[in-house]
Amino acid sequence: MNKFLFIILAVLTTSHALADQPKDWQLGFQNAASETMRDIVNFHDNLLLPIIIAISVFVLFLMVYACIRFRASANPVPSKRTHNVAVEVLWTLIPCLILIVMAVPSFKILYKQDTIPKAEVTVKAVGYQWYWGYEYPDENIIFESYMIEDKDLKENQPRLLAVDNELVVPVNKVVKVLITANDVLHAWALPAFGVKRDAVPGRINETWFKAEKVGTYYGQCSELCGIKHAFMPITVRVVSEEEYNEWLMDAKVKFAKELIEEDEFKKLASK
Ligand SMILES: [Cu+2]
Repeated sequence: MNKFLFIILAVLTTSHALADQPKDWQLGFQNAASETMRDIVNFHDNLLLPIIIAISVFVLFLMVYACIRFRASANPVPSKRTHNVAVEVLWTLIPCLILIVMAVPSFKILYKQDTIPKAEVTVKAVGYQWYWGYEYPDENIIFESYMIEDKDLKENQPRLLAVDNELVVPVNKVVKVLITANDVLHAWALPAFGVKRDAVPGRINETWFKAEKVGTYYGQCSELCGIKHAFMPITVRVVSEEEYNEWLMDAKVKFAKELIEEDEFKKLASK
């Protein structure tokens, strides 16, 4: 029975393959594009889901059994029993064991996410009401990233998720993300990378990801931050190393944080 339900769920959840953004009628997670997210998906699919299904089926069975076995017509004189030591020990011990079985892999993933490897690219995301600001502290780059309104959407740009200036990062590189906010609480979240961190004014949170596939990935602010909370999406474009370097050249001119020297500008512009 358990296996049967699991197969049905597995069939239903495979329909979201190759989605790096939410899809209509999606069930389950977005496709994983980083090792962290793969860990999370495996943990959910191979451990949590079977446990949840087993418990649901067991409770349903108990309820149905009790309804039929102990209905008034079949059981006119109810038992007066109030204690059963063996059953009480079991219903305390078994849930404890289940929690321990879940906690061990869960903490492993948590600490793996928390340990930031040596960063190859560092970006800073700042939450504002209601858009994101990005900075590449090592590259003298700063820009703002606004959602594209429905009327301005181009083909292939998803509604409420596409932005004017995307965050661009190289593929297969450790990207450290420094996250903060400038007004209220926001949260920088990217489901495909398994990343979600609060953006807190006056404080810098850190997280990291290593995207394994080139592509465009979408996320949203995940902390209720006001009337336009739903309209400050996050778009990350993962590109090859060469494309990233090209983008850097342009961005250093277009999004320069501090004035650059004239010959520096010429050098960049000529490339
Ligand atoms: Cu927000």
